[in-house]
Amino acid sequence: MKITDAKVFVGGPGKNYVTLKIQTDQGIYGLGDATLNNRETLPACYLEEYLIPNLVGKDPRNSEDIWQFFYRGAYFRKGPVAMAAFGAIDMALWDIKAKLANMPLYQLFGGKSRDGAMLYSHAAGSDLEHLMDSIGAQIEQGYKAVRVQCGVPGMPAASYGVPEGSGDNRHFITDFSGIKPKLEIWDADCYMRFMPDALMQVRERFGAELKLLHDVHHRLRPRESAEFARQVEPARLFWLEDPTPADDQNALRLLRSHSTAPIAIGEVFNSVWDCKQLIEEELIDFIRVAVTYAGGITHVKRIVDLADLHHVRTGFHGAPSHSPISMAAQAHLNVWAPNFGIQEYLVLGSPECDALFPSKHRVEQGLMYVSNEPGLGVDFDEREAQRYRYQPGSHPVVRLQDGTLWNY
Ligand code: CS2
Ligand code: MG
Repeated sequence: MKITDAKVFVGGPGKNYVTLKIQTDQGIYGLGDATLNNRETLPACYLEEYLIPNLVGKDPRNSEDIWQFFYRGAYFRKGPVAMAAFGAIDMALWDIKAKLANMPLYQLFGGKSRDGAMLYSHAAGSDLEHLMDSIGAQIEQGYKAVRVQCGVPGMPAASYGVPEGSGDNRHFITDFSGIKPKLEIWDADCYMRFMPDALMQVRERFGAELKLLHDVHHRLRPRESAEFARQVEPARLFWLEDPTPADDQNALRLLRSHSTAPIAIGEVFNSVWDCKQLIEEELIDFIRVAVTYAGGITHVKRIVDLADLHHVRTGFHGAPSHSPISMAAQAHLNVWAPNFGIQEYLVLGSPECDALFPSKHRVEQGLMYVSNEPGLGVDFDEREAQRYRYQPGSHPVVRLQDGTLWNY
């Protein structure tokens, strides 16, 4: 069996999805997602200039050897651009393999450990009352787990994940008005004075059962994150996400020694080396890697297996930038993984998105039920794709009140 061609498509409804379609000499094709949010043209170029010319002619069933060829053969290893580019190839090769086997992909991992995989959605509000309304709306849609982000009094401007006014913030991440990022201001003192009590008020309003998640988005220093994690313990969060940047994995030792708040980190990671210490020292409770940024299914499955040895559960990233292709790949991993935790899910299903990526995956009452179609269970309509083009966009950069450039 041979790969005969591969094409990259950039664009989508309100997004710059980077979709890879690999054709074979047996008429079976595979799909992959290389959408690196805010840098979409880079994995697209990496694929077209470097990877696809080396891919054509190979046997698509040898996905492991192809992964090693692109990882070790690059000489300069890892990085989000490369790992997203050959992550898409890897997803497409698994899609082809499962279609050849005439099985839904999860069967090739070891079958189902569960039918429905729990999802969490996003609720946000410019103030506590708007947040409460937003949480209520998510509960009405059937979600049993909700991430909550709230505007902070005294914070000079809207901070991460919070709409400017009372509007919806579903697309708050990327602003497509051009490549120059907007500016956000961050003040840790305002945040730390307000948020623990706000989270406790949410818990009191909605009761003990609702799974509450909160994303600090890398903005506290290690010591601040340790204090904050201890202060939010009474709110009994399902997880506290990205409390402090984890480039220095040691930094999480301080937090872990002061708090039992469950910690979730990993959406910015692109290889097992970014999280090996966090997992092996059990400094986190959930690993957030995404098949798109972390080298595809082959590499993410290695991370999931390592995490399973250390009581760490999965909580794959699922921001609006992920296309239904990578969300489908994660849906198959979610029903298989013995150490599945939860899946982030920002409603993909606009009519335009469904037309571009026809799929039989189902969401009901806050649970994702994976398709039993052979392969990933998602398709790609090339004719629909002609409607879309790349549009320059960026998420904000952040500065402290004194102008210091800070973590977005
Ligand atoms: C966020 C992401 O969903 C999340 O947990 O951290 O949406 C993140 O802000 C974006 O992926 C950044 O591009
Ligand atoms: Mg996050």
